[in-house]
Amino acid sequence: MGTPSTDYRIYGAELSPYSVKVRSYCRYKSIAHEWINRDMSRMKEFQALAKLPLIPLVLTPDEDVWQDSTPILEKMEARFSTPSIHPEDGVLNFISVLLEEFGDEWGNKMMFHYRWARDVDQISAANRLAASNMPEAGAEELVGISKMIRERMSGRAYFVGSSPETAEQIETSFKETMGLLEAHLANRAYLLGGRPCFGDFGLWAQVYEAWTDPTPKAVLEADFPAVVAWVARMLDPKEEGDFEDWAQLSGTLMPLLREQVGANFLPWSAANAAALESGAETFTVELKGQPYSQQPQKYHGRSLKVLREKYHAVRENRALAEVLREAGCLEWLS
Ligand SMILES: N[C@@H](CCC(=O)N[C@@H](CS)C(=O)NCC(=O)O)C(=O)O
Repeated sequence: MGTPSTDYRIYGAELSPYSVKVRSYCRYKSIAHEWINRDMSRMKEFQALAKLPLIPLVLTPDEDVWQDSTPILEKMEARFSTPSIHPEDGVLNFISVLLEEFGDEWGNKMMFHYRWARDVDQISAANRLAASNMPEAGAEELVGISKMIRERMSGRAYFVGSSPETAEQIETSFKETMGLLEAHLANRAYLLGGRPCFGDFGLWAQVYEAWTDPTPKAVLEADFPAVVAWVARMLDPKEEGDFEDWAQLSGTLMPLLREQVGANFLPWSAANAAALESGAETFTVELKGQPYSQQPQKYHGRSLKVLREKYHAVRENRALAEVLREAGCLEWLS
């Protein structure tokens, strides 16, 4: 298991959004950590620790094993509380939680779709994954591994709802989200102002990964310079100032909440959860006036439940309820 360490150890991979999310957080908090690329040479040691075959996995200095990036950040935050990633203001605090979830779930769908939908992106990602998993392999061996990865992963795009029928809706949502973020980030370093919040880590990780894939990278580089600057900034985020208040943020943040979180992500997530409950094999939901169909995704049912519990705990906050109602989010959370 290696030598005992006083550092947190993150088993992850550069192509795993949830892994780089945890790494970005540790860098921001100056938490002593070791980034362990979970390649084949570390697989046995990873498997001996893992309860789920998923990265990131954090091994704490007291040898606790943590998995799942959202609770990992929450547990870290309990230990490394300043500068806090949770605004004191109740409205901003919940918006940050909502954006983290939006990134993890809807952002991941957009990223994963682009990564595995077209030949050029499939080949790029499969080559990088092969090299990351087998750093010792020779060129010829890597070609074979890359082919295997490409075949396996492009077949999995379907699980996140990517299909020829949904491609246009997913890509439109990505471009619209980037446009809304561009306007919002034009005058500020992070989503809520001068320092990153919980939401930055979740949403950034997916956009960062998209920026490494040829097709979405071209989209980002062509039209969204402020988003690209945020992508670079969040690799190693620094505290540059305080959070702003809702009055300063709402002009460009409300459109993102309304047009993407309230109009795409939450109705999709609620329909997904309902389909899981009824045992349906596929579900169709109307998003922005167009039918969208996919097979239900298990993990998302649980994470919507957790989000609803988090909202339930702050439901007495009238200012928050008003913002969420205006954003078309409230009905999906209560
Ligand atoms: N909800 C989990 C998702 C973790 C996850 O889906 N990890 C992917 C990579 S991004 C994974 O480990 N897939 C299997 C593998 O790479 O072996 C989290 O936030 O940590």
